[in-house]
Amino acid sequence: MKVCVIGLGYIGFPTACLMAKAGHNVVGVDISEERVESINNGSFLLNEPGFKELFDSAKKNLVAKTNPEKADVFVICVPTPLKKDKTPDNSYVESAANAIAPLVEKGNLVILESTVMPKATHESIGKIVENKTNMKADADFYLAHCPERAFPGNLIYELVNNDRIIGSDTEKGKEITKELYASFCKGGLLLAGTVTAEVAKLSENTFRSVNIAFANELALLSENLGINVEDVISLANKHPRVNIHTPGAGVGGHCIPVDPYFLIHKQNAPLVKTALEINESMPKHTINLLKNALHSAGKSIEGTKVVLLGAAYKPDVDDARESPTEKLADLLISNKATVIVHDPIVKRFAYPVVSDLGSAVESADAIIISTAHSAYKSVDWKNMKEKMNTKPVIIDGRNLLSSAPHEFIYKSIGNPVK
Ligand code: SAJ
Repeated sequence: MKVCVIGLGYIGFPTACLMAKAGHNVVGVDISEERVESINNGSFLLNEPGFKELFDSAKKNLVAKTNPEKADVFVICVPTPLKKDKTPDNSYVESAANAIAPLVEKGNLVILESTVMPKATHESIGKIVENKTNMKADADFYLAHCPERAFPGNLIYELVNNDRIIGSDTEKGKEITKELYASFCKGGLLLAGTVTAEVAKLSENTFRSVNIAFANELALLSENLGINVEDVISLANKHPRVNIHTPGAGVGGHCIPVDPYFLIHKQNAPLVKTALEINESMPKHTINLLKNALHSAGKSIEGTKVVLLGAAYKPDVDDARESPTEKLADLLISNKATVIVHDPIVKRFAYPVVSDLGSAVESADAIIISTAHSAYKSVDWKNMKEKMNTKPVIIDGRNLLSSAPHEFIYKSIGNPVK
């Protein structure tokens, strides 16, 4: 098939590569000239296991361009962020639909991979293409929603091996979409209608958000009860049908803190709303733990130097989108603390990032572990203590350490008695 993939980001680029590797003739489109050029000259690669090998085997069938062109199938993989007021921002999807609309011909298929609010496949893309052509969706051209299920850090493996939802409202739409995905997906291809597919995708990430919120609520009540939430969760999870997630200093990334807002847009969903509130309150709770620990050291937060360990939104990735570390840094600054952010792999972040841990902690009063990077498991805390000010504090926002390092004032989320 000739496939035109719109959006060469974290999802679109590897998806375009997988389709090209499978033998399709793929044109990848991105509005960034720089991205297009660096893909065509091979200098832009994703930092994901197996990506380089994938790109090498795909490049003969893949070309990047700044404008879409005619194809059998159009695949839209553009960002779907939230607006400032936390309502869905469909503008990238709509501009992609506007860009391809003049090119869509009878019998073509338009697939949306981006996560969207219910009904957006038809109401955003379908309507725009219908309005710009004289064709009818599901009759003259076909629509499908195939939500990505890519897990940063294990992206390529999961794109190939996970089951995939194929959402379309026509048999022909399902058939062409299934044929395309079967050429590179080893997982099951699960047929559904478009709205069911949209809601199923949103439910996956909302399930995780609600589960993490429950873990966070257990952490808060464990602190009040003077018991360790880690013990509570590990014991409860020994039940064969219980799987409570992990509490922490905040929930980040471009999916889990965002997608529930798409699901509940214009809906009455009190459980999901409360879960979002709990998760969003965790950075503030972490700062309150810091204030208490500093108080025991005879210090106040104002004027202290605090080092945030980890800018990434989760362990061992270089992605800092929606990272709770940014919220922690904002809160520290509003409390007049001096903030240093350390991360061994993140390059792009809202605040400057230091990669040398020794210099980051020099004369610091406190450390907050905000990301559970593997590198932080082998820190020489005795050495850190020597570089820091007297009565140093560690707030373990990820329960990374199994016990309090010697001579530190240590507090961790949900575990008052470590
Ligand atoms: N987190 C917790 N406690 C947990 C698990 C995660 O606080 O028990 C936090 C992490 O620290 C991180 C955030 O949640 O800040 C999100 O991380 P994540 O590992 O849960 O998820 P993502 O955003 O990397 O990827 C998710 C995945 N969705 C599910 O597991 C249901 C992935 O499979 C999706 O493909 C991806 O969203 C997506 O693109 O939608």
